[in-house]
Amino acid sequence: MSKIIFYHNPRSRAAMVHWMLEECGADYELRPIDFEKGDHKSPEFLAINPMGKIPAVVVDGTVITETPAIIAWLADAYPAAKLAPPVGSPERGTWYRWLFFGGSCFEPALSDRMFNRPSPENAAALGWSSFEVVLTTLAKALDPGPYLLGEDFSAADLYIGSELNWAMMFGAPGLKDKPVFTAYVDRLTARPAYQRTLAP
Ligand SMILES: N[C@@H](CCC(=O)N[C@@H](CS)C(=O)NCC(=O)O)C(=O)O
Repeated sequence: MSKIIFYHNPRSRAAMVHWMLEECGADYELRPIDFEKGDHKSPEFLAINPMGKIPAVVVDGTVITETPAIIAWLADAYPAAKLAPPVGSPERGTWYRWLFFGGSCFEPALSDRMFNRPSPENAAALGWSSFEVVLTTLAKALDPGPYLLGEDFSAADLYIGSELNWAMMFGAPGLKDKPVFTAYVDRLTARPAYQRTLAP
């Protein structure tokens, strides 16, 4: 595999991929995306991701976008980092569960809450229920913890923990007063690989 090309801005979801690249010890080339200059809407970048969004990585000419997809791919590409349970194991199912939960439940429910979107008349028809139910579900998943898979940190924690941390920074309700979430985020952000991503 040649060097992974990574399109990045630290004030974006790409921060999760940066952390994952560091956890994996991956060989990557960071290409900064300046939102103010509109790098993400340039013809060159739109040829990579027509969504005009980051993160995106290019591996031997193949484009991968969508944060959990990149994270899952990296976990498999760097098995020595031990960030994913074996394919076919029940734990692998749990791991997928939380990787998919971020984009399909956590993010839309958080957006409903933060952008004051009206409560759906029929929450049963929506895939993500409410932010309150999402948080209750995650709190249960982290009991007893310390990680989503129990004793072992995995890429699912990196993703869900980052989303929780991000929601806390945005001031989403129901997080900062809950030790289950604050202790979890503190535990994750103390990891050396995460700390390396903060270095100037
Ligand atoms: N579904 C994508 C979302 C990516 C996304 O929305 N990225 C934002 C930054 S956090 C972005 O690039 N926004 C720029 C824009 O849409 O103009 C993922 O999970 O990676």
